[in-house]
Amino acid sequence: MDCNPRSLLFVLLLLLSCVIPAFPVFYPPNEVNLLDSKASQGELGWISYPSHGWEEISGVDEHYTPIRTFQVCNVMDYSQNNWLRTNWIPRQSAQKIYVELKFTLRDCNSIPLVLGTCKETFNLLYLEADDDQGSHFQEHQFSKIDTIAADESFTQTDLGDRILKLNTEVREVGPMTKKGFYLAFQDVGACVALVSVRVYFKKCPHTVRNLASFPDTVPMDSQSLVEVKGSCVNHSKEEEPPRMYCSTEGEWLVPIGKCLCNPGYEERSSTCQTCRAGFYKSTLGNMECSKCPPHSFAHHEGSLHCGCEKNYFRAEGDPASMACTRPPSAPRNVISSINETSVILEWSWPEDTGGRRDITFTVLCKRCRAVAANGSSSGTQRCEPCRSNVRFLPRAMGLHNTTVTVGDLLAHTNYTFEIEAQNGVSSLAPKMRQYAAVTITTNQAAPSPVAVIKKEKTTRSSVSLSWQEPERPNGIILDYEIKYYEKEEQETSYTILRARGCNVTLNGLKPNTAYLLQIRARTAAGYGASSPTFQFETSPDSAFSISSESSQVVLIAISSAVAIILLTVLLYVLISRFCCRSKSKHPDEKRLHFGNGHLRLPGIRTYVDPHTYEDPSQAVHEFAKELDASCIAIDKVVGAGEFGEVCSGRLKLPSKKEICVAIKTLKGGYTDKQRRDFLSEASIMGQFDHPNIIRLEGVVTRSKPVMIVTEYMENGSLDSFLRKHDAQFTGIQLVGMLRGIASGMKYLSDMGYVHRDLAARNILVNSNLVCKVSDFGLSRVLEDDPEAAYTTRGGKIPIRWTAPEAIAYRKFTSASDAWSYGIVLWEVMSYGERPYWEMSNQDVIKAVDEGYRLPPPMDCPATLYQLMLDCWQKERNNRPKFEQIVSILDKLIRNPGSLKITANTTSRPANLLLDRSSSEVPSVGTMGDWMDGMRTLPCKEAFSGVSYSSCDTLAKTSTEDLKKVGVTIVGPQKKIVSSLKALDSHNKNGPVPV
Ligand code: ACK
Repeated sequence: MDCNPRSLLFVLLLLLSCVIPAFPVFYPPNEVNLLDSKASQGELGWISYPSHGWEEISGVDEHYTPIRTFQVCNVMDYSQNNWLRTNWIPRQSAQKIYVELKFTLRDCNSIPLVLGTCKETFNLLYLEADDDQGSHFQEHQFSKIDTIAADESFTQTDLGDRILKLNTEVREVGPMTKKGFYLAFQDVGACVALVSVRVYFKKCPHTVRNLASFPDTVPMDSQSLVEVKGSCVNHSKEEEPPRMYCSTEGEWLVPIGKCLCNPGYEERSSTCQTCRAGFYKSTLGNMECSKCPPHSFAHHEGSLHCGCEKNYFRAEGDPASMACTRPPSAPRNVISSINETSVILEWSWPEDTGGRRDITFTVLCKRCRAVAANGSSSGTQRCEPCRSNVRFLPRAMGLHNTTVTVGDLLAHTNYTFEIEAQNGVSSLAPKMRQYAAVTITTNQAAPSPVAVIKKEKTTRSSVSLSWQEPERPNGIILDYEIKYYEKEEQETSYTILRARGCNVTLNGLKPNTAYLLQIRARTAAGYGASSPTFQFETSPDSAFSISSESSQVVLIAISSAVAIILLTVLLYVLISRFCCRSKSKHPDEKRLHFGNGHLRLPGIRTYVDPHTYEDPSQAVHEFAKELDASCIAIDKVVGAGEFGEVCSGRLKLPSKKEICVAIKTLKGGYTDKQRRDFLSEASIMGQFDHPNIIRLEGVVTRSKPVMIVTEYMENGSLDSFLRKHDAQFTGIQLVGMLRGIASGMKYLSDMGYVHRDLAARNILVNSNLVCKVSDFGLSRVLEDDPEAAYTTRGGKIPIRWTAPEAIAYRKFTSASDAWSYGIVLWEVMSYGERPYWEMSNQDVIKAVDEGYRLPPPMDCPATLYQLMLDCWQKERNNRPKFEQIVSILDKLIRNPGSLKITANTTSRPANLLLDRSSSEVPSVGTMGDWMDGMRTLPCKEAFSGVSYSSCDTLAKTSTEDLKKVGVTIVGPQKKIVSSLKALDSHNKNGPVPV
């Protein structure tokens, strides 16, 4: 190998092409070059001193890119001091400068004969200057930055070859203060090739963080960070002022605060871009734009909201993300239950809620009258808003439930109710609003109370009164009942008078005595409420009033004696009248006096047993009006009674409207006893006056046939009526009927009358579904009833309806009537099912005695079943009183929602009946449970064998099919078929609203 250092340099240069990077170098973005020797295509023009020192050499890299290098290799000579100075380098804004050197340096050991002179380092120096000083150059002005040494001059390969290593050294200089500077390289005898020199400073480069843009920032020379405020990118707003810190190393640190894209814009690649069509963004934020909700659109980019399609709306307060909605359709299935002058309206939810949940209902009341057009009969309807005093319960508008009770309507009047479902957008689309209408005609109602009573004339023993007809008579006033009593006697004994007109004179009063009086009006619908209590005083005894002081004592004695005599006579008259049940003196004025001896409860009229009359026919004429047979027209036979036919017909009394009546006849050939028994019913019925007790119109006893005439009940007896209309009534309607029966029974028990044969067959139903208790007899109560059976003690008793103590020892009381009421309740809820089905009477007595009770009828509300069980308490004092039953049913009517909870059968004995000792209220849950409850185990098993596949098949099951599978008892057959149908319809339509 040639040992000449120059030739060595040549080798060095050849090797350069191997060490220079093959591809253009990309510098980090936070480094800003002030000088890059490699970037220079031509001569660098640096100053070399002395001239035989540093030498500029051109070369190419492997891509033939020209590069400029400097080399020096005066290793043979002593005292070398070769300088190479760069051109003036402007500092720009940098305070701290970095110098990156790439060089090769020969190992002195690799050069023979140079020991002692050869060096392996060179010096790096700089000089600050505000401007370019040209070639002027003074060594001593330069400051040394560092002595640069190669970390390894050569690298030995595994094969023993030595390859030249390129060294890279970086040095920092600063802080700089002048506008520019020079760098210088001092060689003191090394063999070095300076391949590249790069001078740069560091900066924090422009960046966007959190949608805020931060500019290029040059750090300070000191250790402290530079705080930089960012500015929000286009279409965004500051949420919190954005800030970042620029470090001395040119790095961004600690981003704080951020910007948010404006409504209609979303963040995409650190910018805020408009929402695309079909999308919207209504708020400030960096969330994505959302797709338009159903029934809305956004045709343009950058939408803040989506517009609603035609006929769809957005209510105030609806969020932009909510679908556009529309008014609901009309409510469905409006049902009205009229009760005299009030009506309960029920309906189902609209089929289409318009996509909203904020549904409420508004009920509009209109009074409609047919108006004859030009005298023709086919007139049009004229409707006007209802009077403001019509009451809506709970209210007329903003109803959340699907029912309302409307009260205080006029009697016998047509009303139309428009029920509208409304939601949050109904007010925005008045033309789209729909309602369901129902037209009703109110029934008769009892008259309103007599409000004003006037005293016309007073004497010592009489007073004349007059009053005004009630404000709302609600029909023709038949008469007024005037009840009065001495104030001091506190209603323990009172007198009742009846008057046709609006005035009366009360005679036979005590002088100088205060009396209290109440008046109530009666129409065909019954009595109205009593007037407020009216007080009057009779005049003082005139003899007493004119007496002088001196004769006072004598007068007092005389008047006391007279008063005592008068009182005795009066008392005698009253008692004798009562005991002898004297007849009315005046056709228009019937006087009833109820003294202490006959009162069960203070102030309440008592039922008088016609048996206590020596001559029962006298009782008939005491309590029943004799009718002239010529006033009665018989139309047809409607049924058969114990004593003869029951017919329907008409009764026309002089100066009265013709009315429909039922006529019970006594067939010819009767015995005296039969006649008495037949007429005893009228004697009993005639004592009652209540809307839920069948009303007696009168009797025909003076001609033949003997007849009892009562009001006509269009729907006949309740048991057959229910069987005819199986499953056709709402819960409220059934409870309304039951309430009527309970109210009638309360009246009877208050009167001290025990019915003994309360059963659905003995309840009559009129065209308005009003139920009235009927069938009042004495011995015939039990003789007449085909259900009655002889007991061991010889009496005839309707076993299935009768309380155990009445069967066992004939203990008939209002509590035993309550037991029977429980059975009626069961009959009503099962639509006329026969209690205990086909069990024998003996089995019924035994089962009831052992504590078993009837199971709840299908779909029976739990509260009603509980009421049945309460009525069937063994201990009669624990059974509810009729007053309590009425109030329980009233509560149910006020709160119909409670009827929706049906009793649930959880455990059921193998027996038909339920063990009363179990505390749980059972109910019918599943079809299987129910079948178990009906003692249809055999048919349940048979059904499982039939392998029906769907409810459709079930629903098509007929009584014939049931017979085939062994269900032969008619009651269960019918129930199973109707229940299968109900189940099918339930599965198809969902639950029917109660
Ligand atoms: O179920 P129904 O049609 O109703 O058959 C019986 C039949 O007479 C024997 O009692 C009917 N009935 C009894 N009283 C009346 C009445 N006041 N109005 C209408 N039908 C009556 C009963």
